[in-house]
Amino acid sequence: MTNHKLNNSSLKELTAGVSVPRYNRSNVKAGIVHVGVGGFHRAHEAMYLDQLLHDESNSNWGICGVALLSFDQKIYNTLKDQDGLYTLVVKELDGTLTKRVIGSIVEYLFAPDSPKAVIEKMANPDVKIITLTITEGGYNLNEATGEFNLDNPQIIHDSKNPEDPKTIFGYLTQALKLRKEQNTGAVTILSCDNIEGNGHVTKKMLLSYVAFAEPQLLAWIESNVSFPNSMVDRITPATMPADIAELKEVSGIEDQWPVVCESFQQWVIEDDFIAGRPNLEAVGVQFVKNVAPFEKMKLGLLNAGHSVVGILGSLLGYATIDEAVTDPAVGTFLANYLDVEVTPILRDLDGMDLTAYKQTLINRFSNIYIKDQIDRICSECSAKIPKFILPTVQEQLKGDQAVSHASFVIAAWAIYSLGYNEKNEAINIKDALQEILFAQAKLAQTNPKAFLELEAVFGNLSKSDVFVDAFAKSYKDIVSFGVKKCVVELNSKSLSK
Ligand code: CS2
Repeated sequence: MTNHKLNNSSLKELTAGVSVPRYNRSNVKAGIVHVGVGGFHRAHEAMYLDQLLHDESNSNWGICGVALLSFDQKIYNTLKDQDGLYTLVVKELDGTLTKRVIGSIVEYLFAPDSPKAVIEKMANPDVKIITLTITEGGYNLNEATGEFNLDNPQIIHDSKNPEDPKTIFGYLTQALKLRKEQNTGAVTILSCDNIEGNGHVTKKMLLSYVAFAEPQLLAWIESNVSFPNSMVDRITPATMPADIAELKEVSGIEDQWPVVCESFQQWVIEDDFIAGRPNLEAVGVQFVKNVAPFEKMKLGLLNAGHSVVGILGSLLGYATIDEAVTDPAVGTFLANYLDVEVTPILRDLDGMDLTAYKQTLINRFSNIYIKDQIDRICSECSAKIPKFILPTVQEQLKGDQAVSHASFVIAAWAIYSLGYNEKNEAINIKDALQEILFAQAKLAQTNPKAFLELEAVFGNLSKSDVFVDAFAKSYKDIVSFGVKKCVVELNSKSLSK
């Protein structure tokens, strides 16, 4: 088989077994600017739009991808080399692979090279929507106060250097200012990150920055920008060198950065697009008036479930989510956590079969072909736990309901933060707060509560005696008996209830 470097000119050479864009990409205009062109965006939004672009009447809805951080240089170089093309490899539960070249990213910009180009693009009259996957930690939210963190040195930098911003807030503010000055019209800012009320949070954070840096712009934003909430879902592990090699071997495609994901996909969006939107219903996106119950369900069950399996699995020495969740002790713990501590807080999901949703979720986690990395799941826990697990904990505590599984997982996280698993192997921790977590975890060795006193993560949780007691007991139990024994014990208690 001849190998082909993936780009516009090799597209027609790609042989059977791979579908390719069948629309004229040179006619596609970027109506969307997307910030954060990671694996998830490329498995999700870009895939939906690629499907939509096959109807040529949608050619105004291509994507301009923006790489915001210097860390993103590699994805920018790859997209540039490959004319924005990449292969999406979808792995079914039975291991069948579907390979599809995605063509919806028609332009790409690297912000550190040219902040001006990014600001101008965001202000371009053809652009009607700016979408974001900037990670749960990218919103500059102080968990202790629920407010925008004005002490962040990068935020201060942006306010002093408006033409050379470093953060998304600096970019959006300058772009909106330009839209106002040049009268290029209203725009929608759509967050696609896993945060409850992601649209509300984006609006609140952006307006806080604007009030600080460009207060005269506030009124214009209020009447010209909408911030729909959305729920996004598709498990997309990090691409491994073996994925790249396999694609080349099986299909002859030399793609420097393909994306591998599961077949499940879901996108539920609040229909609030002030400057119009593509007809995404045609490709299965659900538009609803109130997305909150869906977000709460997905974050509380799936994302929290991931963290639960990830943290316990990591201490037990597993490398992937499927390995950990198919350990019966961990699988049962997860199922009990979801049933007993999360399901009771989920409401207003008429027509949604939660039992089936949870079963599907466990099947998705167990997919041996996906091999989602525990390192990926546990990365940036300090930003994820407050969004995935703690809102449920707070609600359960308010109603005097069970928190034993959640407190156990947080205790396991305290031990995880010391940097070693139960086989005494070093854990590859990736977290913006890693050093502080380590310091608190050290203190917790003599006084477990100290871990919960990290307000930037836990807010006022250390004021709850019920939670602190449950946490301290779990902590001591894990230290004395190990995760596995404690989990088995907790599982048997749940059984006898
Ligand atoms: C994961 C998510 O990062 C995480 O911790 O839970 O990336 C998850 O795989 C996606 O939200 C699935 O939609």
